[in-house]
Amino acid sequence: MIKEKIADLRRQALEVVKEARLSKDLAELRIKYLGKSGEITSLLKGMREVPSDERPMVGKLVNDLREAIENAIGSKENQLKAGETEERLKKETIDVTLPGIKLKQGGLHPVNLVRNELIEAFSGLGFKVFEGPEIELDYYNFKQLNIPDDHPARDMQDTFYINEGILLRTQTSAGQIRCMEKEKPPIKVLSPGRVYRSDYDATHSPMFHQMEGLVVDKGITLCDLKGVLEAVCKKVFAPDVKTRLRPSYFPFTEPSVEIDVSCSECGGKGCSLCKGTGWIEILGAGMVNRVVLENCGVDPDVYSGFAFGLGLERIAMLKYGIPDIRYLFDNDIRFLKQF
Ligand code: 2NL
Repeated sequence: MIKEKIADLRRQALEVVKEARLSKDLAELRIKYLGKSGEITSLLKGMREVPSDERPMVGKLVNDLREAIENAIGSKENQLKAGETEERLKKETIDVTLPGIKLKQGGLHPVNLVRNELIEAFSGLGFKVFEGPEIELDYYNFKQLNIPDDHPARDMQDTFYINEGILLRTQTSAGQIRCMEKEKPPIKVLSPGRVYRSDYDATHSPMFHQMEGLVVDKGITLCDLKGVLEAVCKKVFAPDVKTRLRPSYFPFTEPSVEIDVSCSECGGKGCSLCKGTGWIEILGAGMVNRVVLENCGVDPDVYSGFAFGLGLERIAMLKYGIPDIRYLFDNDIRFLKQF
């Protein structure tokens, strides 16, 4: 009786193992036949009813059966696993011809674009970049630049003071004064950097970027100033841009000028951008005041120089048509990614 049961179980088990299609089905079969409460275990439980002289023989049959099922499951498993791996590899192939995922690329801030463009233009003319500190002494920011004690720029309303005599620089000239004190002419420096003034509206920000330049050597004249700045304007704006010099006043230059470029919007006919004049003011400049040269230990009877200063935000706004300076500092990605 038990012998038939063993034979039946062998036939049945080997058949279902043969029919299995997935390796996870085999795992279930392993539990069903060979597990702790599986078919083989229940056969062994039935051994009690087997007469004791037949027990060794029946025991052997059960062991053989266990081995046969184990082997059948094992080899079927190898076979299925190989097939499944092959199937998976086929499904997982990468189509290298598919379009890739576009990575978002960062860009330079418009103020830095203008800054780099100007540095490149001036470098081509032999200028070296020189950066001073943002926290400055009144001495370098005002006194050495011939800005008198009662000048409105020195007022608490206009300048951010840290202590008496220490302030946030209002112009990058402060650094250029340090440069002139330290180095002997010929000097040809460009000073870009952050400056601070207590002012806030659509065209003024309490922090903005300036770029100043200074040239000191024997025989420097207003013609050098005009030639250098005209060449840079043509490079940065357009090759056919026109420039003009208007008389102006700064305590640190004498004579002082303001430089205008022809309006790019209307080509000089007059429009809202140039307020009907056909010209746009872009920088202030002049021949370095002999008092300033003297202050820095440069003999004004031997040397002369020119200097200029411009606001980078203003140039960026003109160049890209930005109507309010605050767009430049809001850090709105929708604005910034347009450049
Ligand atoms: C402006 C005008 C200017 C200077 C800056 C300067 C520097 C030294 C000596 C003399 Cl070390 N001058 N700088 C000269 C004229 C004008 O800036 O409108 N800036 C935004």
